[in-house]
Amino acid sequence: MRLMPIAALLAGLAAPTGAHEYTVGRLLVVHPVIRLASPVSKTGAGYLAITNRGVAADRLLSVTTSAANRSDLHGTIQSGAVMQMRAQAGGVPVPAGATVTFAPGGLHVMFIGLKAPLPAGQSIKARLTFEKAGTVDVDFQAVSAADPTHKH
Ligand SMILES: [Cu+2]
Repeated sequence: MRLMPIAALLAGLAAPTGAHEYTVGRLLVVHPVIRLASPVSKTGAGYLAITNRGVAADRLLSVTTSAANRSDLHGTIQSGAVMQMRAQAGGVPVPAGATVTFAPGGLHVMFIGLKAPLPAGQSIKARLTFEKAGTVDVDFQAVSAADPTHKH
């Protein structure tokens, strides 16, 4: 086995940039936000985009945070006239060369039991765990659900 130079190892670690992006392995995590009905809401929906720049498929296994009692990966399915949220059994696949977007009406991170008020502009820390790329710590920035300019 060939030893990797230190620089290459460090390049694989989480590196926040000015654009609120994070990299882990060949994955790019873009602009995580948490949408709340009000700053004192106990639940919020997390949205972000994940781009896989590698040649192998990966999978988001979990999002964990100490800022809420639970944080589950949810999908949304149409059931008749009703949209229903469902737990994403087995996580969220991130195919090679693809971008997976969490957005209103679709995939989201359900933060349940937020422990402190979260005014727009503040953020909570959370850890994303991927099957192959490993873990990356990100900030989910709070945005108001009433803010029509922030559709993400
Ligand atoms: Cu949900």
